[in-house]
Amino acid sequence: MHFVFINPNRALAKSSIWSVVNSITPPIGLALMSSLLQRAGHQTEIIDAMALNLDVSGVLAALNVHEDTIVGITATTPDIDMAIDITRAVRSRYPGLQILMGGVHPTIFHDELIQRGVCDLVIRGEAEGSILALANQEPLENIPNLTWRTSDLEVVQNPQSSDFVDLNDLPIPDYAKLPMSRYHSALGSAKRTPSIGMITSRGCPGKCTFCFSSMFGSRVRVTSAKLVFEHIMHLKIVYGIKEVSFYDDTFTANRRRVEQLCNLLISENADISWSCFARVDTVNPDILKLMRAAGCHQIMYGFETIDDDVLRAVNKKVTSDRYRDVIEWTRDAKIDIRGAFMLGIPGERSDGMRKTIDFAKSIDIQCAIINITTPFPGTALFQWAKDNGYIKHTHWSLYDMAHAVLELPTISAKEVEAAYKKAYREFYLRPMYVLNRLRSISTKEEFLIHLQVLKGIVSMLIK
Ligand code: B12
Repeated sequence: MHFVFINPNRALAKSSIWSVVNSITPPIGLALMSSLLQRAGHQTEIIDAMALNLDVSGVLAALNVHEDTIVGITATTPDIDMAIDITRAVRSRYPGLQILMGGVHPTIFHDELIQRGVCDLVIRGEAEGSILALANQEPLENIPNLTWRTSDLEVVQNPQSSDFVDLNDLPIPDYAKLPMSRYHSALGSAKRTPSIGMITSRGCPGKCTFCFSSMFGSRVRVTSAKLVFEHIMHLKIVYGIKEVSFYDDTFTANRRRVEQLCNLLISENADISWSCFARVDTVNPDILKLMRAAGCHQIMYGFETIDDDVLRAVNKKVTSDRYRDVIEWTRDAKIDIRGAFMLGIPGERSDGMRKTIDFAKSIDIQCAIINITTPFPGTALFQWAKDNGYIKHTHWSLYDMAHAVLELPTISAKEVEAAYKKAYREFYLRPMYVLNRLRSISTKEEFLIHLQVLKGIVSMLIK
């Protein structure tokens, strides 16, 4: 069979921090499926409309259709509208072509998307097993995780499989089909180029109410340190990659594996700089020092807020007294901190948001990403907000963490959006911050990045 996978483009609001720091990351899920299918003797293509900045007509122009083609489109919530526009255009140009969807948003709205005729098939959740079964033309009713439509137009939801793939059995994503020179890490998170995003695990030990964590089951699965190392070396040798951003939900969830990977990077003189995401309850001074020695120069911690009652309400399962220790240990290890914060969490009042902004400013971190609390479908937060009538609207493209889509009794959407701008202005445009950053800069590249961030913040604030 012939599969064409599409990663839709995404229009970022100019008033959003993402329009400033946005990364372009390979669509890893699509590239993995492509490798697997190719290994099984099928033909594949990937159109990364995001990396190539293609609109719908650009996607149509790039689309190659054979007799046995299935078009597969991925979508998160904010880019579902763009994904739907693409399916409409494909349908009208090629009526009768099978359209398959997958990824977070279709996993939740599978039934509705098929009922509305947007697509014919959805693979919910992890898709590696199901896509091979589909390609091998197994009867649709036997394919796990598949939602499909019978000839009587009845929508059928096959059972969800409890078997998950062993990540160590997966091939390297099909980078050869991607525009590799277009990828780069988020501005301010890489200190060398070319840089690229990678995922080395599935699942998260946390069960925060605002995060959609059930996509890949509840257990954390990891790729072995040896395979991660080989993957990095492949990126270095074939594509000249010098920096990796690990986008795992909690890269440090399995400490033993982090140690093994760090030891490999050190003993093999890998010369790769890298950054990752971590929870404050998964690090200690020793692992941080080892990570630094292995090339880690930045960690993003999800602090969210300093208010313990609010942390408890979102099931973060950490208390803020740990923050100062972790910040100190990370600083001692000479690793930069990118702090992630949330504004407008249910239960929070204006003074709570004020405390979060003051906390972010007080801890001498190199970078802050301050998001507006967004109830993504499939999360406990979404269900709670829906049940209580707090969802303002479901214009999905505005579910981008830069627009307030909750109207809460304790705090208005307008107040939250005002605090969002205030937070960026106060954090980045402090003379002390600018001065400290300039002092810590050692290369021309770092200086240019810093200037670009500041320029971006100013232009975002006036939009
Ligand atoms: C890396 C990452 C990014 C990267 C880019 C990702 C990219 N190019 O694909 C960056 C940093 C740019 C990013 C941005 C954003 N992200 Co993000 N991101 C992730 C992250 C951490 C990993 C994604 C990934 O590669 N996973 C590994 C691969 C293997 O999994 P996968 O893509 O889901 O694919 C598998 C299945 O879903 C399925 N599948 C996927 N697509 C398709 C298509 C077909 C046809 C089929 C059959 C199957 C299929 O098969 C794959 C193999 O099993 C996830 C969390 C997570 N752990 O998954 C969040 C996550 C996807 N992001 C999220 C969010 C909220 C955002 C942002 C809105 C943040 C922001 N404010 O900007 C933006 C918006 C992105 C957009 N385009 O709309 C949410 C999405 C929630 C939602 N309901 O949409 C997630 C789930 C985090 C969370 N837990 O809340 N993100």
